[in-house]
Amino acid sequence: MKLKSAIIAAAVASVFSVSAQAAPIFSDNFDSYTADQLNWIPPALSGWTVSNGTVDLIGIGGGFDLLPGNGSYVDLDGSTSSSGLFSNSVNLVGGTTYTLSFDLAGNNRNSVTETVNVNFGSTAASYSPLGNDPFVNHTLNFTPGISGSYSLSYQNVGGDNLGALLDNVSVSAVPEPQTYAMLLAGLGLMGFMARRRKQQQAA
Ligand SMILES: [Ca+2]
Ligand SMILES: [Ca+2]
Ligand SMILES: [Ca+2]
Repeated sequence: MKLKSAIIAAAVASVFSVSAQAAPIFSDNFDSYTADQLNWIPPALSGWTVSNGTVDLIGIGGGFDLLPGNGSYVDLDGSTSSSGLFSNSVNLVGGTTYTLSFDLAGNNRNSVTETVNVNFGSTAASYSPLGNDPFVNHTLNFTPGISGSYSLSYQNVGGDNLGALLDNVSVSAVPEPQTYAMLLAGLGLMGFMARRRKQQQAA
């Protein structure tokens, strides 16, 4: 009986951990690109575009590894005194809620607080990392009304070549409440059947 309880508890735990980590439909930690590219032009396959200014790809192996241990990452204010709009797009299903997750750090070069405007579909938010802030994870949710391609973008405000740092961008679907309900119902049924089997054995 103890073993069964343990198995059910493990099943519950695994169901919840799996749900919490729904596989991302998009993710980029920027580590696959050659580091240290000022005024970075992302490869077409990456889907990233930079418009109305520039961003830098910095990090490991380069002269600007401001936060070592994070591989490559993006300085959202490039080297042309004009911070670019850094954007990508993802295909989303209407009526499903998605979470955009990303790590943002201060410019880590002076004490100036940066402001970064982030858009995910029609959801917008601003972040203001302090000069020496390390990478901090943020999330933003968006539920498209209809299926289609939606953009996610980052715009550092100002252009002094020292921008907020961006890493680990991902988009995942948020499991729907019905999914949880069905999983819980399934687990309840498993417990019921286990009890029944035990009673039948005892009889
Ligand atoms: Ca990285
Ligand atoms: Ca820069
Ligand atoms: Ca700045």
